[in-house]
Amino acid sequence: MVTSLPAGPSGPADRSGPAGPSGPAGLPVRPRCLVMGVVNVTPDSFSDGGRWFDADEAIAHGKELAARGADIVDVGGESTRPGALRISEDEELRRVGPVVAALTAAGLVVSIDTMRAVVAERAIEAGAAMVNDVSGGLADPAMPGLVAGARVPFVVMHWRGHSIDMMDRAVYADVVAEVAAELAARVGELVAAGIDPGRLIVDPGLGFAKLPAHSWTLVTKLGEISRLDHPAAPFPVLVGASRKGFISRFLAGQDGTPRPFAQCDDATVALTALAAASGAWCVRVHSVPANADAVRIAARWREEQAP
Ligand code: PMM
Repeated sequence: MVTSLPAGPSGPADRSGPAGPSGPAGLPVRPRCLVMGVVNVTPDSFSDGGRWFDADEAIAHGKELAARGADIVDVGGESTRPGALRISEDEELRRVGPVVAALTAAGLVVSIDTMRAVVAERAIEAGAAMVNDVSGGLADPAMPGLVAGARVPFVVMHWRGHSIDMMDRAVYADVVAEVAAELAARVGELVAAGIDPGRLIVDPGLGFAKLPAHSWTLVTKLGEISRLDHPAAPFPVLVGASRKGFISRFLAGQDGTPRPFAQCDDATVALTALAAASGAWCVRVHSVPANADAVRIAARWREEQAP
């Protein structure tokens, strides 16, 4: 039994038609869960580090993701895999600048995946439509004010600290209650900083200061994440399960070796279908076509379930 979850902040779930609320203004409106394709302009990201490090390759990859069905492309220059060290602001700008500019010029809806306000600001100037901050505005105190002024949608991911030692913080008595409470606190601070709550999207942060068991619990409780304790709830939910360690470990071979990330895409599609059927607003994925099919199947599924 799937738990129904609203797709927009101010009304019932958008199950099938264009009439219902469908998420923050300025982003694509579809009668289904959106698909965000990942463009990691990094040498060392979790599953695809180095593949799109060259700007021309990254630009071609972003266009390909959109052509194959991505509604949004998420461009990031800093790896957040467990243990990753931070890069400099200049290096991050150097990596993402030309890619964001080229993809927005090509008419794509671009999200900038960054924890730095300066990077977000430059990307917005270049046409980015959304800021995806895995720290939910915690890493850079200038981020909430920047987003409030720019009036763009903002992804508030659950985060407990930088990647270098985040797994030391994967300690929960009740992971759903604690993640929802910590997200609610972030939402409160971001709204106090002037961000319109209608522009906020929440994300449980699968794999970020989460053991595999925590990620599994969270991905099955998206409704509780959406309905966190804030007057503007429920919020649209973004799910980033694609090629994450909790999948590759679950699908480990008999000797316990985790399934290689490149072989986790079918399992990601299965999770996309389940998340979309339970009302996720968007899924962030590395490989688009099968996930684009899965969100359509889930929308049809929800249509039959509608009262
Ligand atoms: N995961 C990664 C990077 N950015 N953004 C959001 N909102 N949610 C996520 O779960 C998320 C993210 C890390 O994944 P990758 O390095 O494999 O792309």
